[in-house]
Amino acid sequence: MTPARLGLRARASRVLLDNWHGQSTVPSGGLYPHQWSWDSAFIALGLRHLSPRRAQRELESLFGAQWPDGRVPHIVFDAATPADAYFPGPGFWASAAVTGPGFPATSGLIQPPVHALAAWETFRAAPELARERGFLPRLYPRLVAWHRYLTGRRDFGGRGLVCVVHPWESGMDNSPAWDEPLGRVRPATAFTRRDLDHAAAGERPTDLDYGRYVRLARTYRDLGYADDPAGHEFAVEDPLTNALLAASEAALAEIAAELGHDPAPHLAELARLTAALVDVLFDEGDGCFHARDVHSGQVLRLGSVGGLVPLVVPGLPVADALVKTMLGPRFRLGELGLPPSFDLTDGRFEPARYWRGPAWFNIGWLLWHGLRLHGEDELAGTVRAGLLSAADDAGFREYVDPLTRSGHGAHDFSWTAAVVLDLLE
Ligand code: 9YW
Repeated sequence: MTPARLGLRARASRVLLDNWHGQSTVPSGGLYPHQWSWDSAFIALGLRHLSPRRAQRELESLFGAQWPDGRVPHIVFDAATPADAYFPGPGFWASAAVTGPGFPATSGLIQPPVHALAAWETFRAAPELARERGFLPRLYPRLVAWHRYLTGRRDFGGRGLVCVVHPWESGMDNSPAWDEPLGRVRPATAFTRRDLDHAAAGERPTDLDYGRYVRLARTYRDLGYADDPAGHEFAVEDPLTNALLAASEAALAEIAAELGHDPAPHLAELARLTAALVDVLFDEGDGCFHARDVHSGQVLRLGSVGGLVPLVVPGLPVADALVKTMLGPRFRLGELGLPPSFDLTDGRFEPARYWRGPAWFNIGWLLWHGLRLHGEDELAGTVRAGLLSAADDAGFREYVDPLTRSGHGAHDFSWTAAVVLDLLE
């Protein structure tokens, strides 16, 4: 390892050590001062090289907040952090009304199910320690219940695909892909944003977006978090969510085999999800997956990077088409080494505004992983180099402008540091 890389590893480790809160890691000290679901999965992928015990703990603490119905909440609130440090806080979500006592306060939404993949990778980093601690025996039934919640309770379209019912659930809050279905939602008023205390307004979702996020979340809460399609104004079959579920089923097959269980049901589920993804959400015309609005029946034909994430699915039959799209003018991955979150050629592309253009390190990791899975080692190497140099130049920022590489959003962002640590191994 060169001295510069050594410095990068030490700095990435420092970010994760500083953001550790005893049982889990906050995404960022100021902006996101609690535990976030898919952040924890990416954080575990990096932490496993620094402290395998902490990486296991990270996932165990998240699943310790799993609801009785199997859902893994998108935020687990840290009881030691002031309730008004983040909006919407624990009082807004009122999760205890549904979970009953004995559960930590959480949100009632979900995030993309990348956890089984992270759990398997975390196990592989330190199998002896994991066996000693009973890591997989403890997590496996919880991961199965999580997947069962998604496929059993969220298939609103009846096509075998999971729906997200809020842009926050997609992990890509203000992606232009959500503009149309979100535009139908009457915005809530009279709430105070906390995010703007920590980041510039021009880099964040607009007030109008926020009003709509709050309205959707309130409605779900007031319905007791019931998963009735009629109760959700926003319901989309999202390629990223379904692809991560499929990749996680493949990981569950590995976990099941390790524990001496039959992996076949997980492999069957992987095959079923892959077929549904390709049949329903793949667009041969533009070589990309698109989300589908369950209420209007419309395909949301926009170039979100989420439409490339299905490359993480082992055995995906349309991998070549996706790679071609990544290399084309809309994403220019070979040239930039970083994945823009939105189509560079579309007028809605904004290089510094959150999920409307900037490159994110977790998405970069997923594409790197998918490229390696499909034998695209050269492009994977380009992405690895692009992510490492962008983190090095900009610091461990939340996201970067994919064209100029200037850093934006939060500083010392945990999954950025975690991805760097994993890529350096
Ligand atoms: C929210 C924490 C989260 C990420 C999401 C990102 C943003 C806000 O921050 O969401 O309340 O969920 O869009 O992907 O997990 O880093």
